[in-house]
Amino acid sequence: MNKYLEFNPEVKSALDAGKPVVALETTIISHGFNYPENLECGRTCEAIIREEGAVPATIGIVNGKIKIGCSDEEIQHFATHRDTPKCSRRDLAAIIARGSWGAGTVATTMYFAHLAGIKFFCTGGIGGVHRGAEESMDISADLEELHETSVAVVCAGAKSILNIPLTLERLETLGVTVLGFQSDKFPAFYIRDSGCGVDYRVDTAEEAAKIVKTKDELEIHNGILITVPIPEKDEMDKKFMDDNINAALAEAKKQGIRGKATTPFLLAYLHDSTGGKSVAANKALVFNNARTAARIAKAYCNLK
Ligand code: PSU
Ligand code: MN
Repeated sequence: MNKYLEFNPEVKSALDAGKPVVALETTIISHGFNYPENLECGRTCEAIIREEGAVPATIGIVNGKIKIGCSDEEIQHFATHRDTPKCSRRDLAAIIARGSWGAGTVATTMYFAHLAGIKFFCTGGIGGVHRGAEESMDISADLEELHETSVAVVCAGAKSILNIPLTLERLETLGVTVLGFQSDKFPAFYIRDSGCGVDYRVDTAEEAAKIVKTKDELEIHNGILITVPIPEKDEMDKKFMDDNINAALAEAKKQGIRGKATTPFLLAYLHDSTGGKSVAANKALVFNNARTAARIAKAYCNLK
């Protein structure tokens, strides 16, 4: 076992017993929402996963150790220390060697989940190809990780702030299967339909689990994306959102926001500019993903 991993005993015994475990990330807590919504989000995701009969494992770097299943106190730390560095793959060695705290992105959490033997991971929306990437070359490391690491990521597609058609092109090149859970459309986070389709629609948790299992048996070591549209009642108005996103992008450009600050800046801008509506939608979609991920993880354990 990797010497930097530190398991929560409940998660360890669930894994040893072949019980369903769902990983959760910590960047969404430190950088995706303000306090106290971020704490509420972290705690509620865990509660939903438990309610469905699976074990949650919130993963983050705590004093240079990779915590597989943070305690409630550690989740509170991530929620109240919004300056905890956002760590992608390239940050890991430095942050861990220094014994620091680090909040894991989708890319990082996938990698840690894989080290720990966890097959399913739930988040809000993955990073992708940013609008204007032709010039900025800003393409999230989440996409490369989906190529490298064999974990199933349950998400509401890619964030609406991105260029979705190019994100899907990139995923195709990287060999990442994209499933639509009870939908033919690739979702765009706040919106159920990005205008792009998915490769394969699945209607049940069992169907999704079977595809993940078959991929493993074929020794295809890519990740897989299981996209779940935001529930209809929580979906935002497309025109309203597009206008707000365009304003957010213009402001980011004006302020010279770049690199890993971009996504947190845009999410925070939308939080304010939509009067909190985008946060309500973001929470709703994450909770829905947590429930779906737990069901698929359970179905996976029941296969064969
Ligand atoms: N999903 C959310 N909120 C978030 C994120 C995902 O609902 O804040 C985070 C994830 O950690 C994801 C990151 O990896 O945004 C993408 O950042 P970037 O575009 O810099 O790769
Ligand atoms: Mn980026």
